[in-house]
Amino acid sequence: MFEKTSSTNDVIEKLAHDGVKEGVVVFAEAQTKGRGRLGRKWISPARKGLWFSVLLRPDLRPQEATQLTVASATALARAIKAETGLSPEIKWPNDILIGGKKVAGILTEMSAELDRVKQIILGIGVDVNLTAAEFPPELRKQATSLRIETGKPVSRPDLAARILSELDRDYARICDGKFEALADEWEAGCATIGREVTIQIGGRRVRGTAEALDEDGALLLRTEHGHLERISGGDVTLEK
Ligand code: BT5
Repeated sequence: MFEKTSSTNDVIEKLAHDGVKEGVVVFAEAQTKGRGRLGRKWISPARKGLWFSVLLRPDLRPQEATQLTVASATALARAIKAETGLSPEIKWPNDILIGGKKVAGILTEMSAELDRVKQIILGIGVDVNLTAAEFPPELRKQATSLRIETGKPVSRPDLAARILSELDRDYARICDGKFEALADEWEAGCATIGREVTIQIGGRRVRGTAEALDEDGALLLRTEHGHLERISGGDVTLEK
């Protein structure tokens, strides 16, 4: 537990380098360099959210690593629902939304050999008790917090404990090869499946209908040209 650090993912990376066992969790009250995917910034004001990372060393192939993002998203959505009564939706691959606004994000950083994952650092950020004024103006339309949505403060320790126990459960399901059951639950809570989407993958943009998850956790997209395309990462915009 840190009062302030650059990014909890960086702290875990150092610990991993020193050989600590999987399952170690690092929380920070504030991050000065919280990050999202592709080096984007993740705002992490002091004592307002849960900003934490977990070290995992699953026995998976690199292409199966998306399973962990999917597992974390289902675990997060279940925990938020149980603690607040809200109904979060999952946006593939790594967002949790309430009423269409982002309330949590997941950053999965992997190091791997050719055919085996060496380690995965799972970074999770949940906007718990931020008020609207505590989000920068440019995020106010697209982000929200559990406090804004429920109208009252939410206990961070209770939510943290619940998230960790749900994560533990879903991680065990993956390690036991039961990803399929998880994928079904994920699809049921997912705002992306069945929707018209545009996905930005680096410089490329594809449009189509999100049909399903495949066995690795990748998204199967029926493109506007009728092909089924397998997408393993990118930024999804939900149309309509
Ligand atoms: C994510 O990236 O959603 C992954 C966020 C992971 C954060 C955790 S906190 C603990 C651990 N340590 C870290 O340094 N990171 C992890 P992405 O999908 O790229 O979304 C990033 C975008 O979300 C930004 O470009 C902003 O538009 C928006 N954003 C930034 N801060 C936000 C916040 N607190 N709440 C909601 N949206 C935010």
